[in-house]
Amino acid sequence: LTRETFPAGFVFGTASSAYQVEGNALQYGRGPCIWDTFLMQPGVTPDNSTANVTVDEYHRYMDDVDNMVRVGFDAYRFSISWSRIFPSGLGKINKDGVDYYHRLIDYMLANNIIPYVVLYHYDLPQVLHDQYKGWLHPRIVRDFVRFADFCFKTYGHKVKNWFTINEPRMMANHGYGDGFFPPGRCTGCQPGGNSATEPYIAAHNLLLSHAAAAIQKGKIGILLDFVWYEPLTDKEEDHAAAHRAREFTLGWYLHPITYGHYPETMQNAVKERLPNFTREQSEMIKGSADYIAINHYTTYYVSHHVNKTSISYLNDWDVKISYERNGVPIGKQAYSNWLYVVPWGIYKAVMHVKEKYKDPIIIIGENGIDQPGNETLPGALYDFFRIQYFDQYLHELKRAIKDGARVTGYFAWSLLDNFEWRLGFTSKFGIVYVDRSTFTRYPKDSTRWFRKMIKSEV
Ligand code: GCO
Repeated sequence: LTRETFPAGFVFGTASSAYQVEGNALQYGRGPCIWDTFLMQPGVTPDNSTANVTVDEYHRYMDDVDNMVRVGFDAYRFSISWSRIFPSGLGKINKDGVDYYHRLIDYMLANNIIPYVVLYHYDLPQVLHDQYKGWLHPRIVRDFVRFADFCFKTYGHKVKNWFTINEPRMMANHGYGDGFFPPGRCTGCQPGGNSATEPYIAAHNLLLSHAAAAIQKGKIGILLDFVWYEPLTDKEEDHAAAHRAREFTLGWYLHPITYGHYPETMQNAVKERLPNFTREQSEMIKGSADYIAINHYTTYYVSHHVNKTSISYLNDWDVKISYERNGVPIGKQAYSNWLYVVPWGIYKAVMHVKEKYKDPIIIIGENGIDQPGNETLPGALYDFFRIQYFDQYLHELKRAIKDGARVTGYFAWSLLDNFEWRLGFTSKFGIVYVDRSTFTRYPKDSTRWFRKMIKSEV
């Protein structure tokens, strides 16, 4: 595998998010976000960690950019912390925050690393939740647009590649469906259940916010998480179930963005609980992305299964997800129990987006793995499992490109071991290990693998 075998101009980079890497969560004028509040409860992460310090990219961004240059990456995808710019959601601007992103972007540009900037990666300013319940209220659209406009105005002369929102489905499902992420809501749920209403409302406002903000001079897209759902058997009902699973995850967002309305499958199943777009909104959403980024890690089997003991977002799909067929696992398991290595899944995922959504420009916004076992020094540096994952997934991605998919970039998740949400620091996705007592960065073997692939040298 070498970069020459990818199309000319293909972009290789790594991705991160503000909350997971910056640290200095409540310093330099940054206001609290919903994750800060959520993590104040004990036991949210298995190691009781918070992201108050994490890997301190706020101070060590030069080291990190230097490491990207050493490997040969073209680009870095990072996010802007809304509450670092506007500590109280809107209004007073925090100059320290504004300057930080200027420093980061300037240093990247000076080193020929192209910025791909995400406006929102899970970190809603806490005040907006307190004032009007954030994504549940249509007022968020106006506030998000103001924040976005400020960023376009401030950084737009340097940044040409933007994303509005990262993984709206994760917000809608975990923030407002099962309460696994902040703001931790599970309204009308049975214990261990999932809400039947709020995920749809949050998603609706996320989509409207994306569309209303996506008007500016550079290029702009959205990042959608997409597991590939493979029918468990060849039965027609399992094919239909896999189709529903795709519609209820990717289609929920990409169908409106492409066609201006929710997928029919969802309309039929959710009925009056699914909000409507007005004619104007529908026009605004249709075509609101210059490119579609897919965050893809894994593949699951799906079979037809009806469970109407309660009504909820997940029960609306009428499917059962499984990780094995006839006792054979779908792929090797990573450290994270949701991640199985299934390289062909990325091929099918990309071809599906191509075929079903009018052949858009596609970017792989995230792809990567945490290795099974405990990644500690020095063993953590010999990450052969991760190298194999990247090698196999990129081969399958190349196959999709060969078959006509218009994929223009690939971002590995992630440069650094960082704060992995509910898993704290127990799960490590980096190609660079970080000693969190000294913050020293130790490149793993996978950085050498990328270097060899990108620069065609050892
Ligand atoms: C996202 C992801 C990342 C995770 C990564 C590994 O929303 O983009 O949740 O933030 O760290 O997917 O799980």
